[in-house]
Amino acid sequence: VCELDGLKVVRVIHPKATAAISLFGGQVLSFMPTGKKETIWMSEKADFTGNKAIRGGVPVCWPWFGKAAEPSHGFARTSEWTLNEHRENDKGVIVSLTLSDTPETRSIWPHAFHAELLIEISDTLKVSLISTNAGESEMQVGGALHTYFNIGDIHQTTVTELGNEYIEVGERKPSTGKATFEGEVDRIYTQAAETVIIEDAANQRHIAVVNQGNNGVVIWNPWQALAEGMADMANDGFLTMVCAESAVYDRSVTLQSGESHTLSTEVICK
Ligand code: TA6
Repeated sequence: VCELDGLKVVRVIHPKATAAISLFGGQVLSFMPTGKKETIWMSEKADFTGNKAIRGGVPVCWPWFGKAAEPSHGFARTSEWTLNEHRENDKGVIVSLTLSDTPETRSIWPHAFHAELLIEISDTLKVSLISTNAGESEMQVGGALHTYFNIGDIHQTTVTELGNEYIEVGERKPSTGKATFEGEVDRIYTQAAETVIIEDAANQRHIAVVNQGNNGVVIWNPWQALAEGMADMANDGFLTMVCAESAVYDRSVTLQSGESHTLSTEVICK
């Protein structure tokens, strides 16, 4: 564990890959398989003070996705997670972070919970978010692993295997299963395959993203005007990023006392 502008960061250095994980937000900041380019995008203007969510990496949006309630995308991405354990197996390194309810979280969301993030680093990156109802009453959870991918050029990027429908500004629309980018894209694909593919043509690579426990895949690029309006993104930052998110977009997971749900995403660079 080291410090980055006051944030505690777990650095993983392994023959198969290097990675960095911030305890603030439980957020993967970097994942670089050995001999390959950085996979995860981080804004050059990201705020590392711990006062706001970090723009880039793998933000953990939980216990809800989006603006359904305050704070937007839930409180997990601005909470301090605990380093529970780290261990090595024959594949690579596993880092476990945990987060439990406090008087502050209960004032925002009245539930006793236990959340665990398992971050598995080998030649792939797998992030699993295990939510457990630690209280007596039923709880409804959603969320997203809001991964920002580092790509060479958004104009030459295509995301495929997205299925035949997406929701945009609350409206359901038919889809070809393929997303290209010529302006802002902010869509929830409701029928995506378990594995979606990011074709990063400018870097001559494919990134496979394997999602489980989700009911949608969110594809987001803010494009120029929105990027210009964000204090923590450079005006041209949108050119080299795309978000592909494993999401439960509507808080549709119901957990009774003691029950758990796992939302995961695995990143495989080809
Ligand atoms: O996942 C897409 C999205 O919900 C967009 O609507 C956009 O607002 C983005 O997330 C980032 O949200 P943030 O709260 O981090 O600015």
